[in-house]
Amino acid sequence: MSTISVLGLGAMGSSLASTLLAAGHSTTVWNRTSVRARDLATRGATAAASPAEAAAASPLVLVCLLDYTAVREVLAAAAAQLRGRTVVNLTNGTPAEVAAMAAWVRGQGAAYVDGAIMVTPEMIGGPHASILYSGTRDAYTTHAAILGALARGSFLGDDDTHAALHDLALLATMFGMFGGVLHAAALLTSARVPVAGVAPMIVELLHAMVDLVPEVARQIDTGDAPPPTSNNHMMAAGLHNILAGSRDAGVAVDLVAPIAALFDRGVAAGLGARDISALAPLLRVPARSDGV
Ligand code: FVH
Repeated sequence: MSTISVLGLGAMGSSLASTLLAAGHSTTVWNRTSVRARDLATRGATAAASPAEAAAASPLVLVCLLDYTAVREVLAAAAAQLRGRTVVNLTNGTPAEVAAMAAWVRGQGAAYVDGAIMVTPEMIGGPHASILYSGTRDAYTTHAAILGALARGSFLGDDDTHAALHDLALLATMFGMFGGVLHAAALLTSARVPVAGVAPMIVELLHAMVDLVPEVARQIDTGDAPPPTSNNHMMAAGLHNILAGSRDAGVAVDLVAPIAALFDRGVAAGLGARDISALAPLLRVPARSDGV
């Protein structure tokens, strides 16, 4: 029997399996497109012919696929082999998808732990690698040492959905940052300014702004509103300059316009003299009955 089976050998699954092998864990692998298992097999992995064969091979079944449609298909094909095993699912999804999957997996007689990988494939096994987990605590504790070969693990508690909730929240900040970088690049290249030359300035600005995040978070949690040094009215004016300057340069404002609109809503709601933390409640919308 192997120590661990890895279902899914995309960029991330391959890195997970490769790191487990390098750490000396006997590893069974499976992928829909079987050629992706070939290199791992030459390095000592056992290539399974089906999800069922892979699940049967190990007490710990690691799943890392594109999305939950794939996870549902693949685990359904392994359902009869899951009893008594622990499924650790590192696929990105919504809290609702996690809740349904956790119930289904437990219905097959297996333990369920959900996970959110917070780094890119090449960082797995390295000093900055981090994975968030939530779900069945005992199952996580039992396998924590093996999972520790992949990344520093943080167990967020027995609410299955919390790793996915944190994943979506953290990724939203990351995509916000990269969206800003893409807009900056479009503006710069419209004036034939090479982006690489400006990158150090962007990094310096982001480093300075990142230090403000804990205080913004504290104000959002507590409702505390100390007098701001950067008020929303001033920032709305600055955002409108970005919109106007971008349009002048022939740059689409799709990414920045919704942020400007949020600041405008804040000013219209009487929050112009407050700072950015006062805007967070404006993003909470009541659930719609049509699911959008
Ligand atoms: N790569 C990254 O930077 C991020 C880092 C944070 C975590 N994510 C999440 O990890 C999941 C897998 O991502 P990935 O990078 O491995 O993705 P791909 O390289 O595109 O590989 C996709 C794998 O999923 C398989 N697959 C897709 N659909 C099906 C299906 N219907 N049935 C069975 N397998 C399916 C695909 O198989 P194949 O195309 O090779 O046959 C790959 O193994 C993901 O949730 C990220 O959000 C990665």
